Amino acid sequence: MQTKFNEPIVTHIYTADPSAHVFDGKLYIYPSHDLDHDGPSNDNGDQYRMEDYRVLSMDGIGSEAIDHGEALHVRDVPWASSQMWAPDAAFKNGKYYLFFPARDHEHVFRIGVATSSSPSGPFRAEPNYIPGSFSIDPAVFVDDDGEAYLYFGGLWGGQLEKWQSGTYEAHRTEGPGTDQPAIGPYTAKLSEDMLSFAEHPRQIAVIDENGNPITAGDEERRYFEGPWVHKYNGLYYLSYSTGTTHQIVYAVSENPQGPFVYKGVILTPVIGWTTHHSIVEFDGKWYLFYHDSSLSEGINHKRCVKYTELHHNKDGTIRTIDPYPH
Ligand code: FUB
Repeated sequence: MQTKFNEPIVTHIYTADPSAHVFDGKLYIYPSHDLDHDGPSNDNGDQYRMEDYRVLSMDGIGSEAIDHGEALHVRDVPWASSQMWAPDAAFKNGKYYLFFPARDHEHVFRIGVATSSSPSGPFRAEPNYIPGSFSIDPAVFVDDDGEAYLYFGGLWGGQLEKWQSGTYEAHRTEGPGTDQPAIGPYTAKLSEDMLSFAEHPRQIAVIDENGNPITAGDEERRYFEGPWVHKYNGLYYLSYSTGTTHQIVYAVSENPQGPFVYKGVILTPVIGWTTHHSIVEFDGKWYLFYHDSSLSEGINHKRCVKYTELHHNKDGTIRTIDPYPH
């Protein structure tokens, strides 16, 4: 089946949280693989019970999306117990790295790495999670100078509120007050071998045009989950989901670790509660990969990956995308 903009790229499985990259001249998409179950849902995200990853690839824009089969299963990850959520991938040192979050045996979300000689896997997991890692939604950005950065973190089921003191507090659910700076995503440089942090993870500041932090009560703009970084015309673009207001928004910086200045909306709300995306350049044009729940007619945990073209304006801003153009 040929793929079309704003249509599911595969329909034989439910997929979500697409991280798209160009490897060997092809598009590779690293999505979550949503399970087809009818269990209950809650704000903790227990309905997102994913157990494995499948890698998809497309020879070009409009080409069929090929499912390369199981790339990694939770049973083969010694430190993990459940919930293989949004992954990302990178290429460095002649190897492919899959970064993925899962709950450890104490039910705390951690971030692990698995490696492969092929972009489509299968991937072999490291025995332990990245020391010092926590929360969900890892995204890797490898800069032009070869320096690799990990970005991660999510509120609510993603457990970021529980790490506010610097150590894990299992019963803590409250975030900062509405007029306090919002919790940001975290970033850390990765070690040369990509298997550990080269520095202590630190929170990224997202600020408004006057230099004031975006506050926790500013739900139209504050960070919720799903970070992604791309570089355009020498500037770093951090984009993310606002969760409760269901938008993908972005902020810009001259530094890959921020602070980032809030700029605007990339994607208006999709069908389903979650929204999660990636941005990739392919053959000189830019594309947004995203998901919605249209394939299951609105069931939040049965999602489908889609894509469309993304445009940077002359002034560096990004044109807002309507996922349901007429
Ligand atoms: O797919 C599970 C979670 O839902 C992801 O980690 C979040 O970004 C949201 O899409």
